[in-house]
Order: sequence, then structure tokens, then C-alpha cells
Amino acid sequence: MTTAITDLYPTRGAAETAVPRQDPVVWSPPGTPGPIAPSALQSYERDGFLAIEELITPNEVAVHRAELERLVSDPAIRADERSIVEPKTQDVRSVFEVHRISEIFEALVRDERLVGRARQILGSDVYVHQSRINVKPGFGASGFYWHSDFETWHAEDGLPRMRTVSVSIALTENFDTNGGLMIMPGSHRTFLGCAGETPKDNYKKSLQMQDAGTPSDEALTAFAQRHSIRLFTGKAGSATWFDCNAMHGSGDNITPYPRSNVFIVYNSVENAAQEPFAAPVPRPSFIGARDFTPVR
Ligand code: 6CS
Ligand code: FE
Repeated sequence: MTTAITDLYPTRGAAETAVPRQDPVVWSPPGTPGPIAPSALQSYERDGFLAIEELITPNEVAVHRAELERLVSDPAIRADERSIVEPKTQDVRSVFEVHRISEIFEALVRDERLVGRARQILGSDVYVHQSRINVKPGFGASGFYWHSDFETWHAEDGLPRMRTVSVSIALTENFDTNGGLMIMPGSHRTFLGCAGETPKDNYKKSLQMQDAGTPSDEALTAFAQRHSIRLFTGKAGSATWFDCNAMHGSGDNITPYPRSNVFIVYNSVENAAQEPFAAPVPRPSFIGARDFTPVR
């Protein structure tokens, strides 16, 4: 007899819904040793994000920036299905599964400054659910509309619980003008189920411009009034850790200054992907991993 998997976070039905989060934000017990200080962990729990002024050094930024430039200018990478191009300019927008393509990014994923923080937040061993470099070149790169990553990772990749954390490391300076990450503090405590079924092969469009899984103007207005909006700026090497269910987005970049980052998603090995909760088939493994080997 197959046990029906209860869906705690229904989404992509006929109407938009909102339910309270039913998962902890920080999964490790208070006092668990780790690289994040207790006060910082408390603010992560409260806000759903944690900004770090320097996660990697300027020298390390230079190495990773050079690697990003090498990858995005390699015709083989550009032709790879794991590369997504900008709809307008056809410039490379993102390269997925970058920790499997590049030894430099593979080493970064295993760096204790990253994986140690992820284990502390998620309270277990972790594996990489997704990694990507985002180039966000100047002169017109388009942003990402408001969304909760978990809404997509639950609906299309089959992650059952909110036990997933992302880190975005700036590889160029994030000014308040070049399309920086915006997060609504505290929004991670409410799950917004979006209206509208997942189209077939949705990822082929959603990674350029997300449609399914985006909230209504009314819901976003209520969220913004309740939570406000925080814009993240910082030098190259700074990083933002944020909870999988934080409502976030970023604007277009029409300045001459690129806003490049490396984005790594750690998922608890206790929260491995199952069947999609609201999509006909899972997305390809380069977007939602199906190899749950813990990061060592
Ligand atoms: O669909 C996804 O998995 C990706 N899309 C966005 C806009 N953020 C999370 C993730 O990289
Ligand atoms: Fe996102």
C-alpha cells in the first residue's frame, strides 16, 4: 500500500493561497557550534537572510571572476544546455551546475566557510540542489521577478520541506543601481501558493522570465507592506545567505556595471527531492539535483 505523501505546501492550483510555514528556519539545536555566531543565527531565523561583508577574499574573488569569464566565453559552454542566455541580447545569463563543470567552483562548494554554514543552518549533512553563475552583464540584463525559490523547488523539483538554504556570493560590486538582490524580511514565514498550473517544460522559459509560480500584485503589495523590502549592496566577495522561502527578486541592470555572482543551493540530505508536487515531470538534474551525495 503506497503511503500518500502529504503536501504541506500546496501550490499551482486554481487560486492563490497563503499558509504559515510549518518548518523551522534554523534546524540545528541552539548552541550548536559552527561558523555562524548565535546572534547572527538569530537574525537569520528572524529575517530569513544573513549578509556577510567578506565571505571570500579579494584574491579569491579575482580567481572566481576569471573562472566565470573563462566559462561564459567558452563556445562549448555557451552551446551546453546548462547555459541560459539573455532573451534580448543573447549574452550568457547563467550557467547551471557550475560546481560540476569547474574545479574552482567545485572546491568553493566544499569550502568549510560555505558548507559549514549550510550544515549549521540545516542541522544535517547537505548536498547541492543547484549551483549557477549569474553574469547579469550591464546595458540591459533582465532581472528576476518576485518569487519564493522553495515554491518552484517544491512544485517542480519535489523538495518536500523548507530545509534548504542559498548563498549568493558577489563576484562584482553590488551597487544600489545595478540590479541587486531584494528580499522581503520575514516573508519566509508564510508560504504563498501560486495560482496557475505548471506548463510542460516550464524551465525552458522560467529561467529567462519566470511566469508560473509568481505571486499576484495583491499578495506582493500585502507582503511588501507587512515586511518592507531590503536591497542588498556590497563589495565583490560579500555574500547573502537566504532561506529557500524568502520572497525575493532583482531588477534589470541598465548600468555599465555587471552584477555577477555565484549562487549555490544547499539542501539537507533529510530533505531529498521526491516527485514534483505540482508539475508533470521533474526538471532536468542540472537544475534540480537527483544525486544526493553529501558534500564532503
Ligand atoms: O528556478 C530556479 O530554480 C531558479 N530560479 C530563480 C529565479 N531563483 C532560484 C533558482 O536559481
Ligand atoms: Fe530565486
